[in-house]
Amino acid sequence: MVVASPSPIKSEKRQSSIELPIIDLSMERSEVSRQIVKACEDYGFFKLINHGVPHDIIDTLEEESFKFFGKSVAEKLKAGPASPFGYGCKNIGFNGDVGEVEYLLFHTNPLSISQNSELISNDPSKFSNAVKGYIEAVRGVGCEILDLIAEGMWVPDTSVFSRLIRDVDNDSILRLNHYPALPLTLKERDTSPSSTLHPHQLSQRIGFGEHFDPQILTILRSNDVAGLQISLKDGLWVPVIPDPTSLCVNVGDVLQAMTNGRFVSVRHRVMANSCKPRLSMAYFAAPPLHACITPQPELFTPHVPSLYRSFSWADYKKATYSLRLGETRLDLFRKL
Ligand code: GA4
Repeated sequence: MVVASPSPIKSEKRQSSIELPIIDLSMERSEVSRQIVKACEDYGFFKLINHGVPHDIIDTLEEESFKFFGKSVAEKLKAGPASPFGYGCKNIGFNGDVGEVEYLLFHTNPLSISQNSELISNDPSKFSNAVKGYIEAVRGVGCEILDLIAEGMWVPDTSVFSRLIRDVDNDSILRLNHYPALPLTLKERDTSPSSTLHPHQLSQRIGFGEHFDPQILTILRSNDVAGLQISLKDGLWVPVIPDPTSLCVNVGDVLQAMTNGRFVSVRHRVMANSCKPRLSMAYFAAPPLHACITPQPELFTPHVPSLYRSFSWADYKKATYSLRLGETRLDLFRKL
């Protein structure tokens, strides 16, 4: 349910918050698959409860992540730069995008995690086991969601999507994002009666600028600090209420293409305006580089014939990294 808007500011339309569709993975299978398909068509985002990722796995990774981000700048920089994997601070991608965020990027291949953990933690095996345990659990959830999607869309080959991320050569990544708390001085100025600035002008610190996720599916877990916002069809930015017990799932560009545009990859961003640090763990489920991405013929209709040309994930990745963060890339692969 979308909650009514408070007084909007002039420069940008605002809405108070959005309750994403809630999918309970413990419900009856055909009902879950029906609801997931509807959520992916209507919103491109949903909240997953009873997801089965053990709390201790989540808690350990959160603790290990905070331990790393709490280190000195000099220590953290030893694990960088994030090109392609490792520690990054403020710089996002390679084309000049920046945000109030620091992060660790990993390829989900176990060897790459072990190698990167050496520079990240004083107890590398504890850190790499936490990362590997989380990835394994969340990949399982991703495969389950993708099978349920195929079932709910009556695609006969129900593994057609999940096979891509089960493949040993899958190109999935994990991103641990730390959005530092707002410095106290800013917060004080924000609320000070003598401030000449409108409070909203000071509460617009962008953590991760607006973008679409390029992969198949993103599964995000965050602590109880707000920040994620999604862009509704009418251009309104709406905050998603944080819920550390659930997972937030969203459709990526590749799944939009494979479902022939029935599912929507939605523009989103993260604001960093809290006096508490936000920590999120984002698993981006991606196909192998050589995989051929093509719309499913079962999803063509006389009104909606094949909308996208076939492309490899390597082609799509290349286009993604050559553009700025906020660009729409899927249109480049649309048939005329
Ligand atoms: C957005 C989603 C993921 O965080 C990410 C990002 C990637 C990066 O940070 O290196 C990108 C961005 C993301 C899309 C456009 C390109 C690539 C930064 C950027 C400017 C890891 C991903 O796969 O695409």
